[in-house]
Amino acid sequence: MAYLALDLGAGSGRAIVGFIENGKVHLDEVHRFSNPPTGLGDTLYWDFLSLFSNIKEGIRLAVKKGYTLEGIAIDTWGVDFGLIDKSGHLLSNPVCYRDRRTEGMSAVASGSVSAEELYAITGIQQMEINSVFQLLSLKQKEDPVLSIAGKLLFTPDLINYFLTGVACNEYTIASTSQLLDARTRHWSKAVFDKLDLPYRLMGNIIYPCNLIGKLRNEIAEETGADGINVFSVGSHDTASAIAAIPANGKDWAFLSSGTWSLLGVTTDRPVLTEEARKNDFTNEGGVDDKILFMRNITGLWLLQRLIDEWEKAGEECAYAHLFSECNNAEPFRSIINSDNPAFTHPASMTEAIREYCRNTGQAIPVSKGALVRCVLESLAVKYYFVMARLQECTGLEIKHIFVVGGGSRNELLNQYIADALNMEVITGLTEATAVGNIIQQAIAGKQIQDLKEGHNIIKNSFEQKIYYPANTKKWTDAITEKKQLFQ
Ligand code: LFR
Repeated sequence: MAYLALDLGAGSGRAIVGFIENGKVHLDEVHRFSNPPTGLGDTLYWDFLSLFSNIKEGIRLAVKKGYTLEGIAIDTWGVDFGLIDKSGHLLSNPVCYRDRRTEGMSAVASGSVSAEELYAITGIQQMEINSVFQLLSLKQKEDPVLSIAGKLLFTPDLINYFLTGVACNEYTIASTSQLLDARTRHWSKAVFDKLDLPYRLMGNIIYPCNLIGKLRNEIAEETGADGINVFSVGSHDTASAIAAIPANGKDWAFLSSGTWSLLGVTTDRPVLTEEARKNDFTNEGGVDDKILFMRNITGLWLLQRLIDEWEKAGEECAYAHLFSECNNAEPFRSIINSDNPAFTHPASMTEAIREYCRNTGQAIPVSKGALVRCVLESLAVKYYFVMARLQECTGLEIKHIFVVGGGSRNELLNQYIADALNMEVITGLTEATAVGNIIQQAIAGKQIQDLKEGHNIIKNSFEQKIYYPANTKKWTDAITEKKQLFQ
């Protein structure tokens, strides 16, 4: 029995076949494609048609390779959505969360509902990328699309709809919108009413590990895949990634490391205190009735942008080369706060970083090695401060941190994290999202019983690598010296 995980990131997407055999889960990537947002007029869109044709191509390639698929499930980045009309047609390409349309929307919202009240209901970190602010911007502009829209579907919901004909909203992705009540795990009518947003657009909420529907006949014919189930999983990539971590007890935290760094803990109930709000923690929906209590931190986005710029300039930027240059660069010269708005979408990341260092009276990183060192050390310092607040807000005493996702391949960063946080860093799940997706499909398809069984399979399948803290004194001194940048 094989399952196909379609894992879409805000940059690239993959189709990965997974199957469980002899107590181990095996993965086979059958398709990879890029997914860049495209500027058109004054708007930054996702190219949904290209995304969908790549999804069909992924299914076709899996079948062509000889896999008999039992199920398919989608997971994607958060917050973005498409609108369909009453006959089910897509009204426009979905807009990318990095588009400028939401600028100033949290101030507009605060005229009707205070940030405190919004947090007490939704538990979501106030970020202007959130769907609530995207929807509010459509309303403010009196965009005609709103009046003809029949349903709002988040990216994975939209794909599921066009695969099966079933329109519903999956819980974990819906939780990223800031439109759900964190306690009841349903839409908050109060938030829609206060902001005068169209509640009628919202659909039934479906939870992970269920059947959404069967693949439509015409897609089955086109791809050669017949009678396949489309399952719900934690369709927010972060939720599926965290579901894959085979950890017990309450002394561990997770860091899902990619474009974003999601640093937090799993809890049974949302933490909706003022202290949590002021420290920018979010309570997003997890798999298995868990809440992901975490901070959304701008992560390897900075390094991705730098590499992009160097590549365009025709410079050498293989990872091995960059990391050896980084290793040779002088430590703790320039530390930046990755969440500074200057790094959200700068024309040049190199210049944005240098400008920040100039303005904060620090050494200006000139070489590639110095820039990479600046980014990686800065992330570790940022995690230190977030981890301190996380423990204060939850009362937990964290001893280890599981670093998962593509960023966990970054050995230098893993070691910096262990050193800065003075904690063991456990890695091994570079494909956490796909693994989480596959395991949930196996639960939905009744091949395995529950997440606990899934975790045993995961433990058997991937070797862990542990990084132990070293150089802690040097890191503590550096952190103390740069403290004011993180206040
Ligand atoms: C990671 C992620 C984060 C979310 C960000 C934007 O891929 O899903 O969890 O905050 O993308 O949607």
